[in-house]
Amino acid sequence: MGRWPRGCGKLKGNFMKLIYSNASPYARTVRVALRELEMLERMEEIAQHPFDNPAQLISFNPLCKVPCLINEDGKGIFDSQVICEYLDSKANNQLFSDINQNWQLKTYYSLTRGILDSCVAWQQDKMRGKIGESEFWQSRFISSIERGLDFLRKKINELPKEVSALTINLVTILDYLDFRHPEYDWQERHPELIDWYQIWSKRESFDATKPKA
Ligand SMILES: N[C@@H](CCC(=O)N[C@@H](CS)C(=O)NCC(=O)O)C(=O)O
Repeated sequence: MGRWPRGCGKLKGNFMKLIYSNASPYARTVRVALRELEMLERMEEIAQHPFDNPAQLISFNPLCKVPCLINEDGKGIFDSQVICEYLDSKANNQLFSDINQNWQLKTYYSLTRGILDSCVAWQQDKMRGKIGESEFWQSRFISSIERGLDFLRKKINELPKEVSALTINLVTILDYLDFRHPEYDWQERHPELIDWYQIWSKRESFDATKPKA
């Protein structure tokens, strides 16, 4: 008794591990979820860069992508959506309960996943350097981000009032845009999202996981 930190009773002494990188918005969604679900003390967070091809990451996720969770039984769980659902199922299903009962919210959630994919694909294209960058693809990524955020700002009153996986994704998208694509200037393009963002982004879970290079 008393051997494990509070909240670790069911873990038979094993902590879960989360392999993440500071810049990854997908990993950030999991790190925010961990904090919102108050599961941080059951988790060891391990920073690894996927481009270094860490052996531990590859051994649990053949795609060598972050985030990757290693659960109490030593099994790998990915991707970020699956990890968030897994953690939520171990808590009280607070992050997905609204979403899973409403097809529209589920679709908005899927839209946030798609916008995240476009934000990351845009960053990957920039990393090719001037010669390899594709104007065609970048304009497609930017258009999907533009249309996606425009769609969501019109639905802002329909979004869950309690913290949810959808909320986490949208704050993560807006911060990632500031971090990697400041020239996009989402505040200028979608001013209706500013008030919503200011309320949610104040939470400790977001503050503690801000993206870093
Ligand atoms: N669908 C995955 C995407 C994960 C992903 O692409 N992570 C990036 C970092 S943002 C990564 O690890 N990239 C390494 C690579 O593509 O080799 C998820 O939701 O977790």
